Amino acid sequence: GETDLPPEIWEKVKNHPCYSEEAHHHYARMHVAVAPACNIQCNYCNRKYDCANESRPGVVSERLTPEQATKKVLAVASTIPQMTVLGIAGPGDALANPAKTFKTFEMIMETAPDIKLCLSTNGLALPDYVDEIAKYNVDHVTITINMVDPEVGAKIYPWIFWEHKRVTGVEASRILSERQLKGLEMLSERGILCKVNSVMIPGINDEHLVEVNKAVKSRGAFLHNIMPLISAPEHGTVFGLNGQRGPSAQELKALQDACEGEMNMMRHCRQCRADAVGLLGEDRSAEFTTEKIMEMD
Ligand code: CLF
Repeated sequence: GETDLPPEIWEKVKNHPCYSEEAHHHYARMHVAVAPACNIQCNYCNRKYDCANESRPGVVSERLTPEQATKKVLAVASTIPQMTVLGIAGPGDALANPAKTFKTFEMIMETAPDIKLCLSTNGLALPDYVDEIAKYNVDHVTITINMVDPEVGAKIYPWIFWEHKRVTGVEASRILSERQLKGLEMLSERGILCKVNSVMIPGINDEHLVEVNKAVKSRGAFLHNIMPLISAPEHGTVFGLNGQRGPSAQELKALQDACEGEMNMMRHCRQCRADAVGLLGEDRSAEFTTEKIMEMD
């Protein structure tokens, strides 16, 4: 179980609701939507769910400046005492908006040093920011990795924005995969805990995710979270090409079971939004709209 973990790791996960199954009953997280831009496009992107999915060009969440975000964090922390973790998970990609993301982390570090910082990224820019991630004591990074084979990737990602240019086809996924795995290795070398999120897309990467699991495990990922592509109409899905369906609960469980080995699998993910507030599965974001925050003093 989780308590068999080495003490230095347990120290980092024991009150993080995503990294510890046990903690999610008792500890809350919040996200601040400071990162609007994205550097990749995903065919199956769901614009509403952020740490979970990726590449959300449309964006439903409100966008905050680092100053507004800090004010919001302080307001939430004083209202919800179980709030232990602040995550930046979109609505675009945290590392495609580095100035806003790291300014927010800097301000939180100064004003609320007890809050743990968490970052979710598609990984394309990750190797360039590992030093900065370490500088702000971010010890929880999530990388969304949906493939390690560029041929599979080409069915998922029509393009990436790389070195000031749009790159398409298999080449785009080759670069993305290389950067994701390199970023993961760099974080592991520095002892920064890394979780990998993968979105299960039936007929596209479902069989391939066992290979992804091995690749990320061997590079030091601490936890693998395989999530279903959300395709229920009540979630307001923007369907990808060809009205792609999501997996059934049984299909998802079978894949998670196939990957369960010496590596921890996350099974309590709630596919949060970029502005989520509260315990996992609870959404208190309506209590903390920008308007309300700006009125508080
Ligand atoms: Fe947020 Fe993501 Fe950090 Fe958690 S969410 S940035 S790791 S603090 Fe958690 Fe939500 Fe699942 Fe993400 S339940 S979607 S795994």
